[in-house]
Amino acid sequence: MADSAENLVLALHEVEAVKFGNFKLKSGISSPIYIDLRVIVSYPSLLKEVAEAVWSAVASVKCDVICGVPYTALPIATCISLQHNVPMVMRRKEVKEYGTKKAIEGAFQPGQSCLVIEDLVTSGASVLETVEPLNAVGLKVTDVVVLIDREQGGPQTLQKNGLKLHATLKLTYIVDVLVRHGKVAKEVANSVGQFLAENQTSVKTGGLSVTANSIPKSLPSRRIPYGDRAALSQNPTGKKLLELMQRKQTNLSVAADVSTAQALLSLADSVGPEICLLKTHVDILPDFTADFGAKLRKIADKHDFLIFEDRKFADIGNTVAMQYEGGIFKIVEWADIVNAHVVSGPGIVDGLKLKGLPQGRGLLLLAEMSSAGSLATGNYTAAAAKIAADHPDFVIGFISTNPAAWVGGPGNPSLLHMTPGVQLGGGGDALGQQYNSPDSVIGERGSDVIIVGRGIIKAKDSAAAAREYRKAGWTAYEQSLHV
Ligand code: 5BU
Repeated sequence: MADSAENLVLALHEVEAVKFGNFKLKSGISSPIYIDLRVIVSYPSLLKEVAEAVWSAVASVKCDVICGVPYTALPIATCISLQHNVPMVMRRKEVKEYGTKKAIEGAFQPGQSCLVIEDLVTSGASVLETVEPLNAVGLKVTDVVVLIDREQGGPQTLQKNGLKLHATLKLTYIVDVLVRHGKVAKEVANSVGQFLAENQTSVKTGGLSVTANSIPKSLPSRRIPYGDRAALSQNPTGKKLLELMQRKQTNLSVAADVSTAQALLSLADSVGPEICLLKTHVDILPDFTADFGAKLRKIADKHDFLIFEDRKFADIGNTVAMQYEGGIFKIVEWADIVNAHVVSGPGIVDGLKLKGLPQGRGLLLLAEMSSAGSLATGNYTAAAAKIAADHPDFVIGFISTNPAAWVGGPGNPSLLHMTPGVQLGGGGDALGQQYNSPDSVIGERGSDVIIVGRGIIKAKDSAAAAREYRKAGWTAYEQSLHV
């Protein structure tokens, strides 16, 4: 067995599935090692060897069906299925045909056990993204097998979510073998060791994790604690917000739609202790001055919240880049988060990213809207989800109203869902706004952040109302951890 594991490592190195050098990862970090297992499909005997090794790593695990995490693990799972006559299900990664196609394809019974197969685990985010829709259709997942564990915190994050990770090969073992065989210099091995020590993804939160198998169908299939999700985010603002929510125990955002900048700053100071995020519309402020951003940031720092300018960019990439950075508002200088429609296509994200990413800012995409008759539904919502998935370094989530109803549910746990149209009493206004309660938004609709405007700012005592909404939002979140 040891020999065959060594041979496998050498074969993977031979086809350059494992490479050493200086590689810039998607997250911007430089890594001395790069693993890309997609190439193994070009070497049928190696693919078979990989599949056999992966299957042996879970010899003691019983399962009814297997599911490869798309895409790289799909051929590995197929190979195992053929060799060992074990049926497979497939997770549909594209959400193109949103609303009409199933997230999980294949024949299975709810209650059956499913083994998840992955090629490479770093943080565990992709695995969680696949486990979620499997659980949502009633398949039980307790075990995950991976060809290579990068040893950067994946097993710990998965364990917190009730999943046991079985690693066929660990990264430090691979490096050891290659050093012993003279394929890699000792210094390179040392730099890989240092890289691993400095790039751990898991965090301690003390938050509760649950296996989704016991969750009733009408609820989102799984709630991963905000703090655990922070480790999965590839954007500094997304990470910061999730950490802040966990630390401060609030998922409340106040929509500060008051009529002057002066009133906004004073509202920010009074609701600040209760919120994770203050949402602004600066273009409604007649007394906006160049120092507004700096003043608001000071209050945000004092009370530990982030700032979201609800600008709803909608133009082509080149124009939104100018709108984001320029004019009198200079939004990029003071807003941690902005949002954009996707009606103009993915170029809008590239344009905003150009200005926002160097400052560590984050972007929300408008996937759904709260107003009656909104056209942001079906394929449009699915297109927003796809664009978000293509830009994990900058897009931190969505404005959405019912992510629990999306194919596969709220999806990638590193992305946040924020929902406007929230009031304790429900109802709506005369201009098309529709309200849901915090309980429904967080507990049933699977969102993460409640955005409350008039429910708080029109209350006699805004600070007291904010406390009430904060409590309602957080209680709904805590309950959804326990279901
Ligand atoms: P309300 O007073 O709680 O209705 O305020 C809701 C806020 O959220 C307001 O600032 C809107 O501009 C914003 N909003 C919304 O209501 N619905 C949406 O779909 C989006 C933003 Br996007």
